[in-house]
Amino acid sequence: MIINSQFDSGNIHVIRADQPNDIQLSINKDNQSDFYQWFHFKLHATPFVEHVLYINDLAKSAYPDGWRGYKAVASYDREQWFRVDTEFDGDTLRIDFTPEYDSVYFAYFAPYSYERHLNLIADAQMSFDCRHELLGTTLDGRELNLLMIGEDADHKNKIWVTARQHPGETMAQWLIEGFLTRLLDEDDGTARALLENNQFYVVPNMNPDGSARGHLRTNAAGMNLNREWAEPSLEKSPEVFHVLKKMEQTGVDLFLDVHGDEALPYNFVAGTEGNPNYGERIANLEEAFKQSLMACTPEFQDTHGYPKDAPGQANLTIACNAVGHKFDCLSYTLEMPFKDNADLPDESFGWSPARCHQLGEDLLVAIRAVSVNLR
Ligand code: GEM
Ligand code: ZN
Repeated sequence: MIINSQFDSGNIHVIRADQPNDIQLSINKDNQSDFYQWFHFKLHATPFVEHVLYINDLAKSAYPDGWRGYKAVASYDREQWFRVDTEFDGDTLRIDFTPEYDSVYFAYFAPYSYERHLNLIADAQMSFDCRHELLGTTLDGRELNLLMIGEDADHKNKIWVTARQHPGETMAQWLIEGFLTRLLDEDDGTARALLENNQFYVVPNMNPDGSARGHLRTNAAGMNLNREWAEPSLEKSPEVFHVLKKMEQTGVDLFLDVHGDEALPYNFVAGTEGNPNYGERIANLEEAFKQSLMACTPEFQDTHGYPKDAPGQANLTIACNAVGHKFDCLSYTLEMPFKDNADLPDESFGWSPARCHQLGEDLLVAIRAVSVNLR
């Protein structure tokens, strides 16, 4: 068998692949980092022969609990990604698959390439009321792209949405696709009403280098961008440096930072309850946002999520906390699952790009529910 990963976001190490039922693999660490969990590779197979793939050494991966109850995704056409038979024994992931064609791709979640990102930016900028600004370049020289949606006016709220600080969390950019599709739809009443009093600043991919490199969690220099928001630097975390500088120019009235979670099979948010300036105003806005999103879709819930930070104990290097504190605004980390939504499981596809798209569209309803009270 031949296994290849020399393409955008490719990541696998082949230990041996002599027999179809004994393919031994492992995952490369992020550059200059100990994090590893994202995988994406192509198998040149023998159709209609059972193949068994073993991904080893996962007890020391970034989030070992992420493998319990997890099913890998596969694709023949790189468009439709379906779940495959997967077992985890505490250290090794076993994938059993009988291909119907000569080659098949496997990945941790549906990949989102830099080419698709550039197409997203190109298409969006041609929409009415959408501008594209190059905020800067990354350590590998890729673009850090900002989309600004809505006519500029001082009275309008400034709503910032960032996605994929952690490059392996590709669901974040799939959600942004759905979010932008609806926001830029001139026939959508919710979008049109929002744009009357709100301007949107959207960064669809905060970490294009880590994305292309097949990293789980860091940029080209091995930096976890979601721990760089207190003191970002051009040398190590230019992605955060450029975005924060732009935020300081525009101001921020609502911030959403979109991520994926390896272990929890739910969609949920993490707020700023541990921030020094947290109080009743922000708490009420958080509740209104969550109630609106739960009313809009059963895909979102507020029962399962991260432990709450104790008062005054927020980690202010994290984007959500740093921006919420700096701008005294409603600020959320939004998490989607690598696995599935356990409240509404889909055996064939699990949590998927299509469901990310839909949640991105539904977000507009929750934003509208709070937008009149942001200040
Ligand atoms: C998480 S966000 C950390 C927890 N956040 C709050 N507010 N409790 C991270 O960066 O570790 C986001 C993620 O990785 O998906
Ligand atoms: Zn993340």
